[in-house]
Amino acid sequence: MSTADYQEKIPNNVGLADDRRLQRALESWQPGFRDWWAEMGPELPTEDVYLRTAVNVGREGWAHFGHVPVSEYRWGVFLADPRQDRRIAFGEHKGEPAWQKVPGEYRSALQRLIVIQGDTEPASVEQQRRLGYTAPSLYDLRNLFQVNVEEGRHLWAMVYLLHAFFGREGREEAGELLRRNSGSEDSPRILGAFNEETPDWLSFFMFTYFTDRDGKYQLGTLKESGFDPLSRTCEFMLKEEAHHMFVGTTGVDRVVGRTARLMVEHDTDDAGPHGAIPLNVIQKYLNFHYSVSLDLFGGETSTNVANYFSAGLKGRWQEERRKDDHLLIDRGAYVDAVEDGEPARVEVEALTALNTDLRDEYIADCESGVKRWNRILAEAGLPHRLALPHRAFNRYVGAFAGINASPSGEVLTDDEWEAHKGAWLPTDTDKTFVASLMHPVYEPGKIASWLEPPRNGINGKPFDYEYVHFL
Ligand code: BYC
Repeated sequence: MSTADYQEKIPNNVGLADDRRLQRALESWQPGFRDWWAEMGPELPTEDVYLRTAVNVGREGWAHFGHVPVSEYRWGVFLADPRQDRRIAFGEHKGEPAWQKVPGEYRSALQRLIVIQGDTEPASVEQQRRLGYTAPSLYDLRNLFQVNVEEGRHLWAMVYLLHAFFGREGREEAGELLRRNSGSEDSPRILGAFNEETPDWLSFFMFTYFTDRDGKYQLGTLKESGFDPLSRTCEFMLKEEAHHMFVGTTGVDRVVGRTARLMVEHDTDDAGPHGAIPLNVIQKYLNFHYSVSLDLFGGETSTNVANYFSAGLKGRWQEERRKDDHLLIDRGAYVDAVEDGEPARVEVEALTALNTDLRDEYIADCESGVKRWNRILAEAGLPHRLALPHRAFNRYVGAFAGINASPSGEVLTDDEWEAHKGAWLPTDTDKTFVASLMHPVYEPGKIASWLEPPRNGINGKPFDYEYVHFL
């Protein structure tokens, strides 16, 4: 098991000390990262925060917990341990040894995948940078910062690959990752969802549930990559990613739990006047974040994705557990499409259907969150239920981009959509109401009115632990 070297300026388990050129390249990128963090990272000033830092990459005890100033977090480069004699599991190169260097013919495709992945990481930090001002508890504030520093580390992970394997172009792309900004008019982030705002904590919980979950699935496919350094990088990132989704899942649990409690206590459908978020507003936020995240999977059919798979660059979710030939030649698969103006499933070549394959896996996973939130409503004795909207709802990428669909999948004219969308997506009034609840609660053990306290604290600490010290 490899232990991270913390004596180094850049903690790492990739033997940076033995590669002076790479070390110098990364050390020359580091000040730009620090400037970016100071300018675009969390705005709320704090003294220190109870954070976990990766110390090795093994299964158990990989993290150290302690109070550290956020801007002095030790961002480093960690790859999961190599698998001996790892072989490419799919595509034209199936059975060949995994690549330790970038194959020339796939250089630009691999670079593109790494840049897209890398671009999302700092984007999410930018989107969340003001949330500290309205944290509902110290526990939540700590979780926000934990997510932020780890997204920063994920940027480091991709920048390492760009510097180590893609020469001058890679170094230029690493610079661009700090130059583009979420929501910028001139140089926006690459993927749509990463230019949306995360203005309040309900958005943050929905983002970490739905959008970080896209991250889980995309990283899962890159973990299968024949390019071994990418695979090992993503494997370790997935470990950190689990906590981000935990923040989303339990965050929404706690919001739904509080709303349900107040609905029962006050025998009302509208928990708003009692200081919680009305269930219909929670549903609208869910509709928004889910549909925006579905767009992140790209078109239903894609020659890009077919090429990535055939080349052995990007596999399927759980590729090695799939019981087929891992080549997918001359095979068919069903994808979402629009036929005669209506949502339908049509058969296409399996290779071009892989974005849909991944989206389907993702959707099934999202259903489990909805089930769990509905259990909370049922246990409170309420008949209300949350639901995932139809896949065609509010889509701007892929087959459904050309139609308007209601959450139940009914196709609408432009006028009908305009007339109804306020019932399905957060309106300015909804957002203003949610914003009105977002008062900071920084006293240990205290919590805002609109969510339940967590069941457990962090790393065995109680909820009323001082997770964050202020200046
Ligand atoms: N917005 O052939 P298609 C995460 C472009 S999240 C804007 O269907 P493809 C995280 C596409 O680039 C995970 N443009 O696309 C979460 C293409 O452009 P070109 C991030 C879009 O390539 C929370 C064109 O449309 N990682 O980690 O099959 C916090 C045609 O599309 C969008 C990855 O995504 C969009 N939504 O699939 C922090 C993994 N969708 O070639 C982090 C790497 C498509 O015509 N990326 N386009 O110029 C990929 O695997 C693929 O590029 C995509 C798109 C799945 C994104």
